[in-house]
Amino acid sequence: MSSLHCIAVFLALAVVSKPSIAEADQPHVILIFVDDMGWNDVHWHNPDIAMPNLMDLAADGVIFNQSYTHPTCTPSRAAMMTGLYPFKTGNQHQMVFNLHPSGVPLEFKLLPEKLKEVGYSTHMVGKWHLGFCKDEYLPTNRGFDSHYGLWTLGVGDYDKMNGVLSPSAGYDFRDNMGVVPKSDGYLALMLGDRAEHIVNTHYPGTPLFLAFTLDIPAKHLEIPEEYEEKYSDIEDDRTRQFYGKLTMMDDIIGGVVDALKNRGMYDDSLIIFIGDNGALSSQSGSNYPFRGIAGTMFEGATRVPSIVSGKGIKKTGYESNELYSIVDIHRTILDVAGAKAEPELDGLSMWPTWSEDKPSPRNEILYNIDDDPVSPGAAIRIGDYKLITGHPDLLYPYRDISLTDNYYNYGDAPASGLPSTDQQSHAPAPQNVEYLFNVVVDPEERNDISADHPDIVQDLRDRLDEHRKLLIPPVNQTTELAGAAGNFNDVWSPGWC
Ligand SMILES: *[C@@H]1O[C@H](CO)[C@@H](O)[C@H](O)[C@H]1NC(C)=O
Ligand SMILES: *[C@@H]1O[C@H](CO)[C@@H](O)[C@H](O)[C@H]1NC(C)=O
Ligand SMILES: [Ca+2]
Repeated sequence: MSSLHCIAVFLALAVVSKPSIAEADQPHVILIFVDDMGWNDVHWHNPDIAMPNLMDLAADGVIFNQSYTHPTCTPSRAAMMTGLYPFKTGNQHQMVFNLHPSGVPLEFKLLPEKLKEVGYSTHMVGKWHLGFCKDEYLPTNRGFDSHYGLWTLGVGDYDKMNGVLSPSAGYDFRDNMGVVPKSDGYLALMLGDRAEHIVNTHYPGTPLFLAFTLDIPAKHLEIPEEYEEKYSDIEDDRTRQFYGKLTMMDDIIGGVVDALKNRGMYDDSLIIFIGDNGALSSQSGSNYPFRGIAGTMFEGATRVPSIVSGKGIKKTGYESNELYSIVDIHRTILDVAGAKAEPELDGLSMWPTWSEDKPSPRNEILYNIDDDPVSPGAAIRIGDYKLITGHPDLLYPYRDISLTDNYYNYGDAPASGLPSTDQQSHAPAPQNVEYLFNVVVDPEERNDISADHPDIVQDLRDRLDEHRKLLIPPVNQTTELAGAAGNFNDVWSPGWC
């Protein structure tokens, strides 16, 4: 042990109130969190997509068949970072858009801050999307030693611009608080380079937490030529480009895994791979065979592929059907890191399930509760049954069109992402629904059985109401033009809330 290492141990022990588990047992934690990846967008569900690196991770780990997120980016990210359901932090409604004067409220301590207290170096590479209107909301002020990537919901792959619901577009690519100079680089590849650099320059004796929140495969279909060429035999442009993007994603992840191996850190690393929500398949991706696209309460929006691999996983190379929720990642990482978990957290420790295939402690999935007066929506699953109430489409007018319009296909989606008139006539926006599905026998949510089981509906409704008692209103989501990028040299910036 070098003297530097001893100092690190000493400092780590000095700040925690009770002794943590021996530092030697703390794994490096590499959390690979990708954007809008559909159920059918991985090799193990669609063998036409090449993902050799993820399949290697699966061989050293477990593929999870029932891992759940929330319907959109911000709620999922908030749950993972806070260990609480999004309706308890005010992050349940849609997402943080550019001009919203809010983020994750500052009273909630985020995962990297807790990990720092037990000696971790903490780095984030990629998309934040948890608020940027003031410095205090930003990743480097909430527990990350460094952040390289974007603060907003997403940018163009080459120009790194975003103008969603805004008077004009702005640039969004940051290195900590600084602005990364404009270049022709492809964002996801640049993020991969930085993630590798962090591993390559990390002192292996200190535990590393790397949140690698890639901004792909979401949305745009532009990809470097070499990846499109891998699928040159596919005629349909959208499918060819999207498969290329998924293989590029796998390649980027492989680069980080190789860096861990070269540094001798791989055997000490726990690697978690999961998406933040299902595919927005009106733009790209496929949730086949599940119903719904990102932003809805259906399984397609919330049941996402996941792999857990590496240090401490004793049983490997199989597919688990045990339930876990994104909120559990928080507590499970605290558990393996030997950090303190507040008793009020919603996340459960999945460690016995992940590492030894023990039955999951989770029997309930809370998809969301959002009492927004215009589009209220809530959904809960207990055991085999799932209740959806209110407005199942959080991002109206993105519709539940998957059952009527082959939204499972990669090709031929309307470029706008909005349903065509024909699709609309097939699927009028559902309002005030009360759907009951048995998602074990009917995982595609085709048969609403609420009329046959009023007792089950009542039980699930009661349980939602019990959770609702702890709901806080959503954070401020008014549109504040003071935040427009035009006021900050066309760069999305803090300092206006
Ligand atoms: C995964 O889930 C699907 C859909 O619910 C089911 O058909 C399949 O049997 C499950 N796989 C495993 C290994 O349990
Ligand atoms: C939202 O934030 C803005 C700007 O900070 C403020 O002017 C407005 O009063 C807030 N609205 C609510 C409902 O809190
Ligand atoms: Ca997302």
